[in-house]
Amino acid sequence: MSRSQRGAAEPVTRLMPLAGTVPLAALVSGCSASPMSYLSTEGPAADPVTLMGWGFTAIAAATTLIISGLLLWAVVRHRPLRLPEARETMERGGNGLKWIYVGTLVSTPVLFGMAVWMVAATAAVIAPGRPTALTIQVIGHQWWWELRYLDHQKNQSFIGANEIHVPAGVPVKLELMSADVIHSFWIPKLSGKMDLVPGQLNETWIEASHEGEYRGQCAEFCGAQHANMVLLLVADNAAAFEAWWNAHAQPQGQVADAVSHGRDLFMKHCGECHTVDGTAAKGKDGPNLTHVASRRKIGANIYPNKRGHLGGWIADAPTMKPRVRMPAMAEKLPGGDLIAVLDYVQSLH
Ligand code: HEC
Ligand SMILES: [Cu+2]
Repeated sequence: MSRSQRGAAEPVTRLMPLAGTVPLAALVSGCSASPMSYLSTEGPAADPVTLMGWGFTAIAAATTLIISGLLLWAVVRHRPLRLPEARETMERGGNGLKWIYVGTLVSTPVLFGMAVWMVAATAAVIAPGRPTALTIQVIGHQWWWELRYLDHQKNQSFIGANEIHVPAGVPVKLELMSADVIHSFWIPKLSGKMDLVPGQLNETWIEASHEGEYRGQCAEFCGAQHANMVLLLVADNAAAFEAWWNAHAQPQGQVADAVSHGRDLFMKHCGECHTVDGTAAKGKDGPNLTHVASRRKIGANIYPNKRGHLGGWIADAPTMKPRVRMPAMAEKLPGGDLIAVLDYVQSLH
């Protein structure tokens, strides 16, 4: 290649790495805005590790750039003017050794600093710095989440499902268990993963810095509907959380006469699997449906909690979530019975 040809090609090649950074930046900012992204996090059980991840990435990128630069410099600078003959030996000046010393001197403190950073970040997320505000037991089921809100003071514990409510800005203790196979609790914006193991109690904690909704997901393959075992965490301000707690700690009150037929059908056909606190329905195989009408979604957060979806679910859940452990109920609820049950379920605010 002649000198002039190389000169013409140079500006373009020099811009190439820059061109790559534009889509990369777009990718990173786009990804970190998505609900399942851990590229930016929003709670002290996750932030120290996120920061460390970015820090290590920056150090690794800088190292790659520096080494590549030095390598390029060495190749260009010390390029032999002509290729050596086969029998000639290449000669190298003794001063190359100083680069080994420089490299060791620079990398040792950097690596040591990274080790210290890692220990500090791990220590920061292992336990909250302040006492936890409350304890919630999270029990994994194929393919939904049981939530037991424990209240040791007022003896007002109650059970919910799939939608975790916590106060924002305070740490919450989580006790993780499983009713069947191994699942894994993961809300990427708020914490790392922790398994739910049958016969074992795993403890972790979580804190949402801001009010808002955070999506989570079972992170350990647990069967056909593993991917649709979705969790939603709602972080409220203290007053809203208090109001939510007080409402949900109450058993379901008397229902209006208009839905009493639906209630009776529910007790007959659904009560063996579902509990509604304050009624005869005490089943444990499915999610607790007390106050289910106030949940944002159904089917472990895969369908909106709207009349159409709810009706479809009750009639034929296995079509909406194949292999689900709730049978199609349409045959048992002929005529207006399905609508009556639907009205009752929608009355459970
Ligand atoms: C054999 C047990 C069984 C019976 C009977 C049953 N269900 Fe279910 N139900 C389940 C299970 C298990 C789930 C959780 C499915 C999942 O998300 O994977 C569920 C989920 C639900 C949900 C969604 C709850 C949520 O928060 O996602 C509703 C609503 C529901 N059932 C209503 C009913 C009604 C109404 C009946 C009676 C007509 C009924 N079920 C009968 C086992 C049952
Ligand atoms: Cu799973």
